[in-house]
Amino acid sequence: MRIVVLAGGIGGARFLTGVRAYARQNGAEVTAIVNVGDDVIMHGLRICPDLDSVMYTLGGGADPERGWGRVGETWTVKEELAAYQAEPTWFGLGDKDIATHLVRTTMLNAGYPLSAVTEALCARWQPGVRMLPATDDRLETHAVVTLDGTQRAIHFQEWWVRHRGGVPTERFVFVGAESAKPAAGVLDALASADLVLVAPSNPVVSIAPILAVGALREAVTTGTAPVIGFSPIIGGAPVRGMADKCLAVVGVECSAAGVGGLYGARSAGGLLDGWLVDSTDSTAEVPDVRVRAIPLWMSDEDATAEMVRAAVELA
Ligand code: GDP
Ligand code: FO1
Ligand code: CA
Repeated sequence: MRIVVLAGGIGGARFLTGVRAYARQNGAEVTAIVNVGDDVIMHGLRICPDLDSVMYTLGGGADPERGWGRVGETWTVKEELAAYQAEPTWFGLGDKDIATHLVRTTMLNAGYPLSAVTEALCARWQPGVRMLPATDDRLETHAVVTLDGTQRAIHFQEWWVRHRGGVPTERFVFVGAESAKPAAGVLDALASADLVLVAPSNPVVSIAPILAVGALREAVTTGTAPVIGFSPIIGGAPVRGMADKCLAVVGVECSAAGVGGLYGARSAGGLLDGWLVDSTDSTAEVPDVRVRAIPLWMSDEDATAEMVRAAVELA
């Protein structure tokens, strides 16, 4: 069986540990298509937060408390940059993490596409799943906000890390999405997939920017593989992170049913054939989508692999 997973950062990474466990038990092959909308250039370095969260988590090098970056990180470079008052002072890069960005940036500058660079980085981390960026082209999530009475667009990282999402926000824009093509390998992976899983990632700033790549979305929505999604919202709240703030921006209720409705039924031009919600949300309904309630807490690998088993059954 070939499983393709659409994934963001922390939620996507935790979910993929369960998919990998399921795949090992059942002889399946896993490809993760990962969001690049969070990507940013800071101090001349290309940073890919969601790709790195997935790579470090699956490779055993992630900081589990922080959720992003490396375990056992040190911050000498950050302190030295602060001593120069080098902007942006609100964004911190760890010393170990910087090595990843240096290798990535060097390879990108030499002309390699991000998909090839990611494969090269994964030679060290051995994530056990094939990791593909959604696109090799520039695609960045920006937020249209009002600051000091003026409306302007700021990068997603500035919106989240600097302002903690606490500024009046009209909408998100996926800069470059109109012309972005799926990364090398993405369409082949989708064409040969037996099952497509939508991780319990942030629907607005992790899954939507993946699907903003037109040909990628089309391959998912018109493909032969069933598409089963997992709710990142349990009991009306995100398990962690900013999904509540993001859903408010797009005017969608922060609930399992709200996110399911936002994705919509594949049979009606949307994304989903099936939608898995937590047991506490068992009354959730999404028109024309088969909804099942199961425990959706990714407390450990086994519990997460059980979620995947349920998706395979539903499919
Ligand atoms: P980010 O890119 O680092 O923000 O991570 P993702 O977008 O991949 O995932 C963030 C989402 O994961 C949040 O909306 C959380 O609610 C969700 N999440 C985190 N842990 C769990 C969990 O144990 N169960 C479920 N269902 N969702 C979770
Ligand atoms: N999050 C923060 O809250 N503060 C930071 O200084 C910060 C730096 C950072 C550097 C590299 C990286 O891969 C992620 C980083 N994050 C930081 C996390 C990131 O801003 C977001 O949580 C994700 O983009 C959301 O998926
Ligand atoms: Ca993200």
